[in-house]
Amino acid sequence: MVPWTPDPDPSSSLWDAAVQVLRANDLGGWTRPAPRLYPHQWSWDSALVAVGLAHVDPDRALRELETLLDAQWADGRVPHIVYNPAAPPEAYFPHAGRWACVDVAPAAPRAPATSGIVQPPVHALAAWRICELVDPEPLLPRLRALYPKLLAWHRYLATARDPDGSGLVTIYHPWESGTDNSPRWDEPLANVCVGVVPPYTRRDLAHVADASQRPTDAEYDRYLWLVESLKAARYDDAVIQRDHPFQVKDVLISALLAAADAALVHLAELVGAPDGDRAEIRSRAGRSRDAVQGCWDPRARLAPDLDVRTGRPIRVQTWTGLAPLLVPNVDRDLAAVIVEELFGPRFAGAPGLRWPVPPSTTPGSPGFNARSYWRGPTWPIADWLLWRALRRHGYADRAANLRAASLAQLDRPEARFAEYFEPFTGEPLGSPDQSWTAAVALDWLATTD
Ligand code: 9WN
Repeated sequence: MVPWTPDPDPSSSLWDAAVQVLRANDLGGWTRPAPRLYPHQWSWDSALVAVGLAHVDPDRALRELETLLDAQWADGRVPHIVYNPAAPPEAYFPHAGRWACVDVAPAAPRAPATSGIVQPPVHALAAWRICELVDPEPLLPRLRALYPKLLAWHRYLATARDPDGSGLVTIYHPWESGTDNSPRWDEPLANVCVGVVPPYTRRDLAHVADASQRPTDAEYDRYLWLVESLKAARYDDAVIQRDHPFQVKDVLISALLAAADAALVHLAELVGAPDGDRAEIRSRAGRSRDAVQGCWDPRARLAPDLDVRTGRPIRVQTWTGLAPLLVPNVDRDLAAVIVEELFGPRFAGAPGLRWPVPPSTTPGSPGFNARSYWRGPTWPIADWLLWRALRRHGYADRAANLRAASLAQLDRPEARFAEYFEPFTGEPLGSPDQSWTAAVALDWLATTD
């Protein structure tokens, strides 16, 4: 393992504890999201981990992204899970064999084994964060090697996942959204006609205090049926888009692609990429921005996802409805409205919250459940994305408040860098020692302006 050199400045015990979590979850070149619940490498977790590691070991931070992108598919997709060859199949379900990518998909790498779906594209944000924090000069050869992989990843999302050039990325599975059991997916999942799912045993429930914190068995049956459907289509986007039963234009992923493209332009400049690349990335970012802004529903005061199968917007009240704020050059008036919403009575200003941080689903709205995963608990990584956006849009005071509340939530012995928190009591839920929770804590602690 690479030696660790904690930043001498942020000298709190929270800092040391966060570094310790990342150190304990470091499996040599990549970081598992949690010690027991998640024993493999996850895509967007690793990007957030890289943001945290950038403060203590930038070389290792970059390595996290490199390892992930070593498992990139030939078509540009970055798989949502890269399987740890040393972990037994029973360590996590679905195991690699369930996806069978190497058997059915010519674009999949022969090794390591991966899943066949993606997660939110925050990797260029992480790569650029490293460059913001340290002199990138010594890292340039590695950044030059990484950059085309990131470009191919963004191109995959903007073309294969958006064949009409709408500016909105289509997902095929709730796992792709990163917000697996969010009420966002209730209606599209209800429309999925589940066929014969080969028998399976869930492994996740053994690692949480009670099953109510995780998705239900009914949701898992649908998740697994969707995997069967994707596998039958050999993970071929054109085939999937013909009749796969779950296809949604995801507003969060689309907004994050816009943000990541802004970071990719900076990387392109840094590594001396051709002018044509920059023009392509800028034009794509503009298209994403327009499309995400176009999702805004002024009456609902949220931006819904769009169900491709029914043509209908998915009108639920979750934090991802605030996604236009994540777009770097979003319309300033719209940003102001969203900031009011974020701190208003549906989100961070909701009555009775333990800390003023936004619940993942607004309290009392359909589908809300204070203990269940993405149906209500607060998620530090969601706070981090919103905090980052607030800073970039010039809302320094609001950003500082969100940072302070998020750190207060974490700075208690019982918090233990939980995966998510009950919004009214602050009870830590899901896995303790979650890597990306520790990682965003490091970024918050180190960024005091
Ligand atoms: C399925 C690893 C991942 C996160 C996701 C989160 C959860 C997996 C699961 O854990 O999803 O991918 O088994 O529940 O929803 O955002 O990347 O931390």
